[in-house]
Amino acid sequence: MTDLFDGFEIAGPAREPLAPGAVLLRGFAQPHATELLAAIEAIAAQAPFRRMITPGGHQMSVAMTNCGSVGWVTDRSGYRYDPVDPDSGQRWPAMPPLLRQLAEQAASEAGFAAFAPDACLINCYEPGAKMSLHQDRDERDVGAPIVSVSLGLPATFLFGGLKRSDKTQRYRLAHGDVVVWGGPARLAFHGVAPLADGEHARLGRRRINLTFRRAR
Ligand code: MD6
Ligand code: FE
Repeated sequence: MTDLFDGFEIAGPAREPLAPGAVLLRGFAQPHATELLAAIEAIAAQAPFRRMITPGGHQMSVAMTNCGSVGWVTDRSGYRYDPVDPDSGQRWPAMPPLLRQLAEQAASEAGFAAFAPDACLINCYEPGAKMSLHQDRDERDVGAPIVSVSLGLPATFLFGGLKRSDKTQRYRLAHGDVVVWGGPARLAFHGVAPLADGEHARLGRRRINLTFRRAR
């Protein structure tokens, strides 16, 4: 949590290591929140948030859209990166330079130079929405990190090990927090606990998460 008291920050450290290869940069995106939210609104006007169907036939509780040259999609046939939004038949909106630059800067801050994301998955959580424990392994090159930006209501992020059965740790991700994730942590299991209800000054009863990836 970040609070200001007489000009002194009484939050925890700005950089919190989660594991070798994974670091939480608290508040890293905060200075850009207004522009980020405007960019997300423009993307969602072209490619609206939708709750996709998993290969197992379940509707996800999280609503998703994408920007970039490819987007992550799931349907009955499986998970994939696709240059086309299946709902519109059009290409996904381009990744705004501001988003790409923020992701590159965060990656570089975490020790991953020259990150060049080609996909940005945008997740929208309402109270109760969750993301089950999973690995991000649909990307061709797992040598590149993932950069994750949290906006709106705080969430509990679950972070485990390379096996599904490994014990998970819990981290609170608040508005403006960025997690960079690569190297030995790249295939760690992780998820998001059901979103607690609340009211965020900018986003109301929602949390938005951006994950930037090098998919192809
Ligand atoms: C979320 N994030 O925070 C879901 N994956 O809403 C992820 O699944 C994720 O935050 C890989 C790396 C960082 C992440
Ligand atoms: Fe993930």
